[in-house]
Amino acid sequence: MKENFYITTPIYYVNDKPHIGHAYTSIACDVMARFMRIDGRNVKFLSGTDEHGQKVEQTAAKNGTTPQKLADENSVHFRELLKTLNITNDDFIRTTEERHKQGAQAMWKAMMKSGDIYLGSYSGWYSVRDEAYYQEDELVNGKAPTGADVEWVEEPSYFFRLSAYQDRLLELYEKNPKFIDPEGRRNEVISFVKGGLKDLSISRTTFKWGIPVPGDEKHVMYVWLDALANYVTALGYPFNSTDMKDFWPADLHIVGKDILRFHAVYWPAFLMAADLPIPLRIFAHGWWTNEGQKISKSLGNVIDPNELVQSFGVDQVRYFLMREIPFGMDGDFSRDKLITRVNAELANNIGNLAQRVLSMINKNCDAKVPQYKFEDSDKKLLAFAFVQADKVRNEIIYEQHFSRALEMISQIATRANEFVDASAPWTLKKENPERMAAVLYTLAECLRRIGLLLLPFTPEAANKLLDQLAVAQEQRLFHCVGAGSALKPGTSLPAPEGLFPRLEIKTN
Ligand code: ME8
Repeated sequence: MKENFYITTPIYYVNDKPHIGHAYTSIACDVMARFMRIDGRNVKFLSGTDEHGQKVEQTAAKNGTTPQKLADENSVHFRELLKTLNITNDDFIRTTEERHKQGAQAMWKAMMKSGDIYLGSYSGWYSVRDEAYYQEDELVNGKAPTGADVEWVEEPSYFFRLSAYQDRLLELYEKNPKFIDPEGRRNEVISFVKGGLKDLSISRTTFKWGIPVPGDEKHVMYVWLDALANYVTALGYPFNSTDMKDFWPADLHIVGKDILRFHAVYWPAFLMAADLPIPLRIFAHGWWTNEGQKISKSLGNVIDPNELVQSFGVDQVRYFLMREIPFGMDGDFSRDKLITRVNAELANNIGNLAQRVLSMINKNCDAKVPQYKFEDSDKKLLAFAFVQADKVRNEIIYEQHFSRALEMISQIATRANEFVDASAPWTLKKENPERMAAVLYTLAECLRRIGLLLLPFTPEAANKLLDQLAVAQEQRLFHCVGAGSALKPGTSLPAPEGLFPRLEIKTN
């Protein structure tokens, strides 16, 4: 029986079109999902759109449309972007769907049953842009700590007794050191919770665009309670569905650092109240800026991921985003950096290795996997690739250190290129064809391993590389990375084709 693995992206607000930040999180989740699949897991990968709340309602009014129409339009953009980025999500949930509304209401009822929801009235600050409540002492120069505008809200509201969950949350963090990563962010969450938790307003009455509170339809549910519930409603909650049984609790929620508090504090408390198991891990990644500036619509510097894919290619964009900054840290996007990174590591290192090796095999070995009699240097290189593969696996599965994993893959190619130079197979052709064959075999086998490891990151090119090595589909699995599934001498290989073209810097 395969081990199950459930991974989610945040569900994105439909008040606007997707940008590079959304692409980033989705790609990271996809790398994880693809890796887990080739590692033999039964994966469920969920993405979707967050369609209720005041922000969406206000944007719709400003655009002279209805919230539903705005949601319909923008949800499609998010869904299409996932396709453009080769994202392999198994489901896409919209919070305006009936399955979600019912599930979210059921979750409310379950929380109500625990006695942790009560009616009161809220007066305080609210930021529509963040869809978040702020305490007076959190404001900075009259604005939210995020820089968003806040407004004073006074209205009847249901509250969730979050204050009662402080100890249970601290115990959760304490007992599960891998529950929140990176560590710095985990510490921030812990000190926030230690600082004391206030009860949370979880319903609104001053606008309509939300899921009605069961039994009191003057209220709509707070959009964050509605949104977080998506992770279970997509599995069929409240029904005892196979998906709920197989995939809940989630193995990994990947989110941006902006929304960690909602996922690491509110969400587990809601789940405890609803008597549901807690997810195993939440990873909060960092924030991209654009050429040193905060990405924002008002600055007009929003990066359209569709345009990037068109200009540079989908694998190239995926590679750059996963490679450029250690996952968890902030980073700066620039087209020049993308071009430099892709050219150095994909075109010059991995692409060039494939090109050299495959064309030599094509010309000199009758386009067949060559015969081999290994020498120590061959064995050493293959052992290095094997050990690296295991490290890559650990970095991905346990740490989500995607950048380090890619660096390790690139190191295999660097060593292999050094091996090409040191063994100079082109000179061996006349002097020692047997040795040439072994050298080329070793290199082809190295390429096979690189191809397998690249599958989650650059799926098109990785599959193309494995096609060129005639690796069967059913052998494109992580456990095939070892010698037991090595290339078979005599296998015919197709004509080689370039994998990663060099990108040109365009000067306007
Ligand atoms: O917060 N750099 O949706 P959202 C990196 N609906 N990642 C970025 C980014 C940037 N500059 N900008 C956005 C919401 N992101 C809620 C989530 S989940 C139950 C509800 C990514 O459309 C990052 O993952 O504002 C961030 O957390 C997410 O987009 C916010 O998307």
